[in-house]
Amino acid sequence: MRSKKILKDADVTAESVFNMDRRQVLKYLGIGAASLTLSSRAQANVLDWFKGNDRPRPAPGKPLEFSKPEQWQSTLPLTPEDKITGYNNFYEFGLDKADPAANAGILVTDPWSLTISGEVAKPLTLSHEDLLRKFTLEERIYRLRCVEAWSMVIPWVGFPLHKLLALAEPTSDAKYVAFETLYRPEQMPGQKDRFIGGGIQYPYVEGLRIDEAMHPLTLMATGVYGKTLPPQNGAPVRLVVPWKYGFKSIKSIVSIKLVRERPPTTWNLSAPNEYGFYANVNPQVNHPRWSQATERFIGSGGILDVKRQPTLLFNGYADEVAALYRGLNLRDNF
Ligand SMILES: Nc1nc2c(c(=O)[nH]1)N[C@H]1C(S)=C(S)[C@@H](COP(=O)(O)O)O[C@H]1N2
Ligand SMILES: [Mo]
Repeated sequence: MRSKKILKDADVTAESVFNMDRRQVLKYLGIGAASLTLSSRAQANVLDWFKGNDRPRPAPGKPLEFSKPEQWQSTLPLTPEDKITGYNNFYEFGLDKADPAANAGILVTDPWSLTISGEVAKPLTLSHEDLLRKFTLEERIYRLRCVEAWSMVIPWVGFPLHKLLALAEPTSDAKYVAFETLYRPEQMPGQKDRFIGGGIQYPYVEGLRIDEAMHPLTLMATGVYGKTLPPQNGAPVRLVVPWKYGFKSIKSIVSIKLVRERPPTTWNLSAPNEYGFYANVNPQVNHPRWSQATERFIGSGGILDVKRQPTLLFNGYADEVAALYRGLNLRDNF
């Protein structure tokens, strides 16, 4: 979702590159054996540009204990684990889909501190251990729909946000919830360099209305595929709001603040005519630069057999969430 590019095309290119190894990329660039004649500096630049599919991925997470409530299981085909953990948007680590997996290994996620503050009777701070042990964890298989028109089906592990909010006891003045990602430029290169970080403002911030935040579907995810989240997916804890475009699902959260007024949100600040506060998935409301009527489902196939499928209103969760928006014009409130 770079501001100035047609995303669909940029995206397909990124995914083709993601599926190649380094040798194939050099060949594709026409510099296989010839790269020996490039100065090492030029070579380094090329490899920089291609940002390291050969770099080791961060270690997989630790196994978690969780239940699998029937209600949240699904017969949809799952996106394979290596794509969920290798094809990411986490601009703090770079813009290409392979960048977060290549670069997020340096992020220290333990110790961690998440504070819940603002319009609450009992402000609290949760440690890394609290996040993994204080709540009963359950597996929930959700669709994820990125605003860039690709989608996945992901087996998250986590707990509903309303359980965490209940501990803090929101006051009657709590009308919205404001979330903030870690700000740590020494470990997040995109926060230091506008070129790497895509020119958005950091820390990344997001927000929900209080009723959206309290909805039983709204999840705090601490794991995926049965293990703790890898850093590229937002360790140690990230939000998952499955009926909204993926950019609402903010990663690596350090602050949750209950507030009276609608909080600013990163992509809306960056391009208010393209990314709204609500960001509900809606096949009938196009992005100004591309259609949202269909999506590319990232499944087990290679890039040549990625399935195009219709986009579903509220990403398929209309039965659960449509009532939240009764009387709201979804075209104006995109
Ligand atoms: N802090 C932060 N959170 C973020 C993003 C980001 O760049 N920074 N990208 C968002 C976008 S656009 C999407 S689609 C999802 C992707 O989550 P995934 O990489 O785990 O699939 O994370 C969202 N959360
Ligand atoms: Mo996204």
